[in-house]
Amino acid sequence: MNSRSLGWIGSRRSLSVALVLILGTVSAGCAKGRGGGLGTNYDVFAQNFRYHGVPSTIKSGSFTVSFSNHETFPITHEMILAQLPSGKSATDVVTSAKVKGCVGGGDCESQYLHFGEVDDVFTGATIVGVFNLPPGHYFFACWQQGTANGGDEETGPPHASIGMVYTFSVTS
Ligand SMILES: [Cu+2]
Repeated sequence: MNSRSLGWIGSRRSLSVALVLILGTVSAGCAKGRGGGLGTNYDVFAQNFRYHGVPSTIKSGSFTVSFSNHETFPITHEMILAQLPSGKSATDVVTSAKVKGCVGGGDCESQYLHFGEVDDVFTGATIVGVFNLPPGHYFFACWQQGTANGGDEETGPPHASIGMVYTFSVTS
């Protein structure tokens, strides 16, 4: 790894802040919700191992998600976006995360077709993700494994296995 990429990692936080500022400017300059740019922004938050604020239907094209972690204890959440396989439901995704040995990034997560993510959002933080989806059925899930009592981030249950899965549709 060269110094340039290390520098980029070091500036991730300021990059996020800069992106938020840009988004603010874009939404102020755009017609409400539709049209050009990055599309509609959805303010989503995680609380009690659930997503709040994601609509059940989103129009195809670009949109942004400002994802905040509102837990009252220190923990990392994420929003991994994947296609919901045909005929499957949120319950099936939850069940698939209960398989013994399921870890974030492992077989239980990578079996799905991914469309982006908002990763590593610690308690109190907000990170913005930009997505662009064709019509279809999708879900957000969190495979992080920290626990409410500060438990191990590598041996706790994937949050998807305790219900941190949200399905939605994208329409044309
Ligand atoms: Cu989580």
